[in-house]
Amino acid sequence: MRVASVERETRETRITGRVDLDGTGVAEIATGIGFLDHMLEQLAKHSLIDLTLKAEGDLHIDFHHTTEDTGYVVGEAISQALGERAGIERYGEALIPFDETLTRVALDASNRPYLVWKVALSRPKLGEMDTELFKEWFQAFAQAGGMTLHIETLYGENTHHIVESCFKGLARALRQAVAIDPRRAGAIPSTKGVLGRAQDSALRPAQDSALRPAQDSALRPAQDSALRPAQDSALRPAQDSALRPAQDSALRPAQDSALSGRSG
Ligand SMILES: [Mn+2]
Repeated sequence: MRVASVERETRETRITGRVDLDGTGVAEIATGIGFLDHMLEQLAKHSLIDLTLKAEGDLHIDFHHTTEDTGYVVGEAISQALGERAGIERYGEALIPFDETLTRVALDASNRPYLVWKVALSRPKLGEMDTELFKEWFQAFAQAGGMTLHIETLYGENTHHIVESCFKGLARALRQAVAIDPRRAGAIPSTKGVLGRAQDSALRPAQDSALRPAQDSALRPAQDSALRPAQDSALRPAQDSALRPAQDSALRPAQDSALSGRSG
């Protein structure tokens, strides 16, 4: 079963999420931000990934923390559910029209987090939500999910259409990328022989801290110490220690604030 549950708790947000990669697109979302709920429901619907997400965030400040942190949790849950990423298609792409808007998404579930975001949002607000937060969501998702993600809106006018086409494009690309390719017969789709978090176990922590891997914060897989698998062991991903996210404390980078990458 390719399922995973994640809890994330900080002073800013408390979030629980669960994914089933082989679902039917059932969503149960409550973030406290209506528009974000709408987007995450689209993500589930069009990826066919079942997604449960409950967030309690500091919305009295603004929507930044909750938006970004839900990206971390969804990405982390998908990454955990993918385990070693054996047998998957790995790549996915989508071209999504939404009335006057056309958005292109290309994704590599490579465990190489990277976001290219070429999306111009002319209106600063969508309902109560600052539109600049959508990039933050996708950045967090790419980082925690271990995804190289390129999103470009080729043209479009309506901000709602543009944002929604990005989430739908991610959904369709994810659906392809996480699908099991029967011709691979369970092989890991990389000439390196590793893709998932198992890659981390191949890294030996050098004694000299200057030699530690993953100095580049943009390349770190979800090291966020606030993320942890949910307590229910039945919901955990494969128990194989090689699949666990960076349990080795020696591999962890500096805690928390540096990881959130927030400016405010
Ligand atoms: Mn809509």
